[in-house]
Amino acid sequence: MRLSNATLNSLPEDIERPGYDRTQLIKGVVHLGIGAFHRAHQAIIFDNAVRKGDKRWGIVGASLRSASVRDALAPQDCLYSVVERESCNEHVRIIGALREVMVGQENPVALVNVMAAADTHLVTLTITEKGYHLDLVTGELIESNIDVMSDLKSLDRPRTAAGLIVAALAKRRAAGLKPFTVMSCDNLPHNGKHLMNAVLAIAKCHDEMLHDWIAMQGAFPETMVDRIVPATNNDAIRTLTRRLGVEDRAMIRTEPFLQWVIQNKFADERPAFEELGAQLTDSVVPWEEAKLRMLNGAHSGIAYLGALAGIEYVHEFIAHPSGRRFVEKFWDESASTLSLPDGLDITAYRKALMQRFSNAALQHRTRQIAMDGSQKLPPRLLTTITIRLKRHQTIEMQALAVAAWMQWQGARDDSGKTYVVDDPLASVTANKLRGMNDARSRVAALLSIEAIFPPALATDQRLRDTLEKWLSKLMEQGSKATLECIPLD
Ligand code: CS2
Repeated sequence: MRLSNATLNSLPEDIERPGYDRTQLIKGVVHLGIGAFHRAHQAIIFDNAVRKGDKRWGIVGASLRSASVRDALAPQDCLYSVVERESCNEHVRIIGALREVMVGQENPVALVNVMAAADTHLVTLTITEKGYHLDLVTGELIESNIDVMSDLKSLDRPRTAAGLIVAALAKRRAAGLKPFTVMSCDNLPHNGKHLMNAVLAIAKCHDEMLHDWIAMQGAFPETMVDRIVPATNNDAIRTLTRRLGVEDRAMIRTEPFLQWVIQNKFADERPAFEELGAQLTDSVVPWEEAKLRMLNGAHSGIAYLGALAGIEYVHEFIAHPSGRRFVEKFWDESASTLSLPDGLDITAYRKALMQRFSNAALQHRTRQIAMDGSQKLPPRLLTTITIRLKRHQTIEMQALAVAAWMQWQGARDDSGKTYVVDDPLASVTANKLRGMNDARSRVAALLSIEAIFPPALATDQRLRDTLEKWLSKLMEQGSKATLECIPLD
């Protein structure tokens, strides 16, 4: 038996249920990229809104390609559980705000029509860094990408998120409606600005007037999103089934922490975000930078160093004194580059972050974070490196993280086990590394990938030297012993 409207009332007392009439919800949000992160993050805030009686914020979720989330949710009337875990505490809440799940590739026109509907006021996105098809060094749309090319040619069946947005905005304009607000919720610095540029580039190619209308009336607020959401697995589903008495194949496990900082800039109606657990501000960039360079940067370092050493989970990495030391020293470096936003106390932030990383109940796999490193390195590590090099400061821990990524590209961990490098540039890095056997040539080969490393940075001798030092240690001694070399001071 599955979780559904019909079984909702049979759930045990301690499970938090929607508590509102789901049939009354208006579909005011379309979310592109309905993966685990959205279901554990923005969907909670919209669920908070409808619980408080503002029925305008029912969600239509969409996957751009895969049908798996739709197929898991459709038999459940789009209901799913969010399981918040910390030490022995576990809280289960059923989310009711999601009303429908669509698959862009199956029927892009239907998706465009929902986005263009008068009730839709927000389009939110979690499509991961690579979903934007942006050159991470120049910020420009990659026009040679096959999907981007298709959308630049015709928007009859849009393939990219930006293409879907343009097609829907064109319909709204033709119908005399206001644009919806577009909220990128991915871990990219200036996510709003980048998405707006991608949308405008596609719009310009089709209709100059549409381009100007979007530029004048559209809104693409910057956002910073934060919540650790490990991938769900069958064990977690089985454990929850025992607790619920029914099966939920779309359940999410996460931590109690949730932060969403949103630039106060909207094209049309919006929920009272400030009363729902999100923060509105005029300046999101300092929040984005702090989160990317502190949390995500350390995460990437932990992912490569940990996965190479055969450490499965983030909390296990943190439990090693040398792992913890790496993180603290990494943060000393990244924190020095930040202009701290008002309301962020860096000492308290670091303490809380270490506690979040130590949450053993989360079971956050290092390999999950290791995915898509080519997209993650620039904002998480390379900006800190660039700033510190300019100031003639050391870059030891950031370079160690980059060197661990380089070693990870070799597709063999410290114990000799092989794995598939899950990254859009995996074939590029594999080609670069072919026949390169020593640290010096490997560093030079990977630094020559301009889609990751800006040439001015790649040619910096201090960076090369530090990377070579760490990569040779990783190659000769493995990740565990390399971590032990980090000085105590
Ligand atoms: C992680 C993020 O997988 C990753 O790259 O660093 O998903 C991280 O857990 C979230 O950004 C936390 O908000």
